[in-house]
Amino acid sequence: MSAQRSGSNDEPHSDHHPKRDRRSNRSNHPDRSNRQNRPNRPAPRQVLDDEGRVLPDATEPDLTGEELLEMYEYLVLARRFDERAISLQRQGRLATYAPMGGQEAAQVGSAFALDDADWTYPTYREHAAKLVRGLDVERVFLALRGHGEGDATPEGYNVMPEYIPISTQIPQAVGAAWATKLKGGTAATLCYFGDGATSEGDFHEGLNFAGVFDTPNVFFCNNNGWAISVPRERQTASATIAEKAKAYGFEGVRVDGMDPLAVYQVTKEAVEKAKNPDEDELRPTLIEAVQYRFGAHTTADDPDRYRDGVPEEWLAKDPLPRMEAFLRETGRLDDEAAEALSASVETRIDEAIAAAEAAPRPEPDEVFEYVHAEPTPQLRRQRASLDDLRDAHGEAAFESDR
Ligand SMILES: Cc1ncc(C[n+]2csc(CCOP(=O)(O)OP(=O)(O)O)c2C)c(N)n1
Ligand SMILES: [Mg+2]
Repeated sequence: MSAQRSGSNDEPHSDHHPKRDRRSNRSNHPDRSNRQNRPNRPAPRQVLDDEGRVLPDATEPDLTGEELLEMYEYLVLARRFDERAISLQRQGRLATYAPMGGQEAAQVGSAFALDDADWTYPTYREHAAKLVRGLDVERVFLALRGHGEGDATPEGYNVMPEYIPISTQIPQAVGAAWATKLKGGTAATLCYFGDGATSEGDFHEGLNFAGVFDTPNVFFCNNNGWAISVPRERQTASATIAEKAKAYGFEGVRVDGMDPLAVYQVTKEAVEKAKNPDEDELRPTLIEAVQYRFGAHTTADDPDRYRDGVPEEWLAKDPLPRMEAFLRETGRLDDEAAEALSASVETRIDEAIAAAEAAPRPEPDEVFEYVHAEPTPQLRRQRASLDDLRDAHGEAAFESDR
């Protein structure tokens, strides 16, 4: 990853469009020094500075030393999972994969703030959030290798399958949270989505409903600067995504999405408010976790077509060295412990990959199962055409050595 001039997540409006004028989009980028000066754009909340020191006006979250180390272990697991998954995809051993480099703290910090009874609505990028919520590494690899069971959350884990159609999870998470409230339950429902998702009707309908019906939701927007090739400033003219909450009558918060401790703190507060709001508060919160997507949108994307690497200022916010420095500085981690932790993460991933690859190949027909009780006419036609292919080419057409 190299330093570059363009593609900031948090910068003034630009009129350049990548497709219309790629070169000028890169070179004539607005003055980045204006970034923090935009009126009405509050700085994201932080606990750690870029060097991993606790900021003077911040308080450390209420986590034990053991919990902080566990949080770090999940960050390392997320980073290594990501690197291995990209490599496996390149070797044809995983299907399309959505990388999460740079976004680990947002996932780990937020998932850490949930109780077992709370619900998670993930997108295609929330691999680490699922791991923190207790799903095992093998299951996540199985899902990425096309096994239906990988996406079938076991009983007792309140994690929905990943949502690929943008924003569709938002109204569903609101409906589920409303149901919890009507039934007198106490769980909160946390719903992830990206900056691009905020341009969809489902986002507005869902958040509007949540405000009116005062549902116990946490709306967690991973503002990673990009919706595939579309930069954040082409997504909305609002100064921030968090401020959109005002229109629905509830609180919006900006947080440094690459600071695991700040993400944890902000999410914890939102979860508590969802469960026990003060008299003058509504239950929902919109969290805008400001961060940067280090890698490609998915392994099917080539970011070099529309940006020149990752800006230095975002690389400097990398959550892993920050959390590591914090733990070392506060005497919770030394070389020996760091090496042991990293070796155990590596083994965990090796074993999960071996187990997922040893699982019998899923039947191609499975792709038609599990969604509709009665197949739609289109699905029936597609299944018939799969049968035709099998008749024409034999079972061997579906075999692979992976
Ligand atoms: C309803 C719908 N429209 C379009 C797409 C194609 N698509 C896949 S990802 C994506 C961009 C989403 O960007 P964002 O919400 O910022 O999430 P990110 O990928 O950055 O995590 C689009 C347009 C889709 N999956 N669903
Ligand atoms: Mg995005």
